[in-house]
Amino acid sequence: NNFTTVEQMEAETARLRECAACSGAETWEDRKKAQTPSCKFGEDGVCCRICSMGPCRITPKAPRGICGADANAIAGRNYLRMIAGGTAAHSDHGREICHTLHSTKKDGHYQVKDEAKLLRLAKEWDIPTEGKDIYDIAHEVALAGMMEYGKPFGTQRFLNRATDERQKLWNDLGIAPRAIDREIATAMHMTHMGNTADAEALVMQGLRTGMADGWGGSMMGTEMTDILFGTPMPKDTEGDLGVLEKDMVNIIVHGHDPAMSEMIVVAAEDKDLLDYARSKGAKGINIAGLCCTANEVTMRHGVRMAGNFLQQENALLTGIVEMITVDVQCIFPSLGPLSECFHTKFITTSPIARIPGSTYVEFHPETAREQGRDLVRQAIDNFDKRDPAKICVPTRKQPARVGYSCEAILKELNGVTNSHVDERDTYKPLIDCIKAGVIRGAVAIVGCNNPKVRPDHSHIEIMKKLLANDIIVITTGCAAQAAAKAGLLRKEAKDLCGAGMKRVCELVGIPPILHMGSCVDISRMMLLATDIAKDWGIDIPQVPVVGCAPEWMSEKAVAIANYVVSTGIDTYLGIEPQVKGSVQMMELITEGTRKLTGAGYIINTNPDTLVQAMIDGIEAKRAALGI
Ligand code: NFS
Ligand code: SF4
Repeated sequence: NNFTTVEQMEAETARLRECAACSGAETWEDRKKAQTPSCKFGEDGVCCRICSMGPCRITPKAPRGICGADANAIAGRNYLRMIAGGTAAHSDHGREICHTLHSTKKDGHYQVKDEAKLLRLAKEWDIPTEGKDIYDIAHEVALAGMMEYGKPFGTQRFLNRATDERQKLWNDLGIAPRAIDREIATAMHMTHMGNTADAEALVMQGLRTGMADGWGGSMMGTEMTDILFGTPMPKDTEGDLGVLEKDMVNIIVHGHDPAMSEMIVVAAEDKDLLDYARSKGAKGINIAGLCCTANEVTMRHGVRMAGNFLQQENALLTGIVEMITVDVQCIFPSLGPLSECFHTKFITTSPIARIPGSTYVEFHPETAREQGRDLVRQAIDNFDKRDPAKICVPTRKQPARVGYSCEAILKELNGVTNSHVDERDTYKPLIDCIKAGVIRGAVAIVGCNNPKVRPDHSHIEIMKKLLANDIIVITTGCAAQAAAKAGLLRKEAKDLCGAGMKRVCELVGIPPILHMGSCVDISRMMLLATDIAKDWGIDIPQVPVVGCAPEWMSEKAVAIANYVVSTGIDTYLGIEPQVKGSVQMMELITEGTRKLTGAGYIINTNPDTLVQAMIDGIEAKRAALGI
């Protein structure tokens, strides 16, 4: 059925690595070797360098650091600091987008695309809209969003969207997040030398900090981005390095915040720049994406995805990339030296991500459009600087269908003729399928690549096995791109499902794996699970839905895992969190949270065992519901 296998992907990587005839062109595979074996203390989370009496490491002979902190305190503090780092990254991205929304003008570089969504949010936040200019409303909503970061009193506004049961639980547990920045600061303060040494208190603040991400900063990012650039709707596109075109000017956009990439995408459509590219002998301008910036622009424009996290270096190894422009997060510093091996221009655009070996072009809302055009022009000028000896054209790519925001999913369900034909914008048709057992449940597969496992292999094998067991998959981030590369985002992937679920996919006209966007868009998944629970009349932990990050690596992923668990969704991890050196911490993050929020981590580094555990978990939830 023409799915791309992991073996084929690996063969392509090997070919690119071999044909990159450039001294010094090293990639993560080389560095991973040099870093092996990794430090056991770090891996177990029992190395502390929070103060300069240390570093201290816990061993059987030295069970406490100089200050007296034990393994539980050290592993717990390190863990909470990871969550703070992740929440800061997602949330600051969300704040930046608020600023971009605040900069919008009727004739400005950035404008409001989804007015209806803006008005809905204004209403939700009690911002009067009657007789007001849409841009005045946009500025007020943006400002109200920014206030969520620093308000002195109260908890996050978006919490009101959750089920009543969750809201009460969060309040009772004391994990309803206050101002976003405050939760991050509290986490940093608690973990400063001489403060909290109690692992349970650290885990609780971990949940609250994670909540400030998922139901705060990340949700902010998603909402404001939809208002600015449009709410995603289903689109056809393609994924894998084969989307790079030998005869065209190739520009890669990489990172997370779409403010810069949107300008590049728009500029690449300008007729005069297209003519300019043609005058230089190119057939056109080809924009392709990497990591979550790719997800943002593919969801809204169908821009093709060159690949995910561990493929970023491979993109340059092709020798046909004129320019790689990056914004923030998940950008390998190795792109500096690597781009110097080729003609590729490496452009950094944010003060948050400054990287040696790049040209720094700081993006500003007042000049963004011209800056985007200027970069595209520079890329065109670079087209004839390719070194023919270093060209290695990739060929592999797969068609993909993307763009499944909650709004898009509801719209697809509206189109289904069934007993609920009179009701619109409800998940009831989906719930009926789950109750009937045609679809057993849903799994959200999210997260990164990690060289600790065979990259992409875990994502792809887990997805296939879930489909074979009639479990629908929703996906974001680099997991979504793994699916795209494998050909699993095509409608034809329905052939991997059982007969019942296959028929549902045909009837609704969707692929069995739904691409919901970037990692901040995991907030969409929280709303999806919430609204399914509401339409069903049960609380979230009862719904046969679980989350899975088979190859996670970043601090952001730990923040995500914490809000998913707080939301009541079991989270299956294919990489061990770095707390193994503390029995108490391991207990707290697996079983401890389950007693409080109804969900916890299930950790297994073997993808086959992990997926079986998920299937069993979903079946257990079904049995508990009596379906
Ligand atoms: Ni998520 Fe997206 Fe990818 Fe991981 Fe990085 S790009 S925000 S962190 S590596 S999925
Ligand atoms: Fe060592 Fe305690 Fe300082 Fe950590 S905080 S480095 S355990 S003395």
